[in-house]
Amino acid sequence: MMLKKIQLAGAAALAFGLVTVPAQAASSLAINGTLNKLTGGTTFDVWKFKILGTGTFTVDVAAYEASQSNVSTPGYFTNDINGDGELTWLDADTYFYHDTGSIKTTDAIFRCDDVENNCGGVTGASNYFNGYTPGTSPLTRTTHLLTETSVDGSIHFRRDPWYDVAVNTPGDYQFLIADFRLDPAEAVAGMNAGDNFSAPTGFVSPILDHADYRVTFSSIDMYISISGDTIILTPVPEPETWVMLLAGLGLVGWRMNNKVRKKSAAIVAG
Ligand SMILES: [Ca+2]
Ligand SMILES: [Ca+2]
Ligand SMILES: [Ca+2]
Ligand SMILES: [Ca+2]
Repeated sequence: MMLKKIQLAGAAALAFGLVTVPAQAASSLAINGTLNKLTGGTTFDVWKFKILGTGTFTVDVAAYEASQSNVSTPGYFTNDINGDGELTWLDADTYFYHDTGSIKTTDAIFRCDDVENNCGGVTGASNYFNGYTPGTSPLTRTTHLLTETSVDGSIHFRRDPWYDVAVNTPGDYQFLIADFRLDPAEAVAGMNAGDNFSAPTGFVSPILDHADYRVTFSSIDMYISISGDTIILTPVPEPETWVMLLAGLGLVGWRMNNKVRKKSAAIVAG
């Protein structure tokens, strides 16, 4: 149903992490997708998150393919961010929910729409759901700032969200990406009702039947991997844990090696 492409950076780091990667190793994962305009509104995508420990990660969206929302605004230019030969107009809006097997309004945790807009503002307190606050939420987020330089190819001054998430409570979550904006009741209903993609004002013959996005997740203290639609975050062990882990692996590896050698020898001989 959902058209998604996945690009895994850091897979090699994950594979070799047990022997070569220090505790501050970075890991990142980029996902790509397309939302569609249907009769009743626009679609949204859901990516599951399995978070296996506390830590932090960054969510960085690249979607809106012009620098301004009006072609006559100074500094306006377009850029085919995903290089697919077309310009599309997703004003990306993102949400984290608990994952209780479906989407319920009571599962909504927080929202982040843009850089420094509908993303907590200065205090970080707004756009939490279900009574959560930065002091009580299982996941909290801090928006990056308009004064920072995009690192993922985003070109709009504000529309693509970019924020850091602190994992206070590990568990199963859902990441929703939609066009501005997807109220929890709409998420439950499965459609961003009456919604349209918004090309820059004055843009001639815009594509409005679909819009593309890329989201880059990165972390300095957790490994990020993906299985199907489930993104898995695993804490990088602390240095002292590494010593014990490596010592343990060395012992196990030596024992397995002995067994493997015997088995290999048997196979060759047979
Ligand atoms: Ca971005
Ligand atoms: Ca494009
Ligand atoms: Ca947005
Ligand atoms: Ca809506």
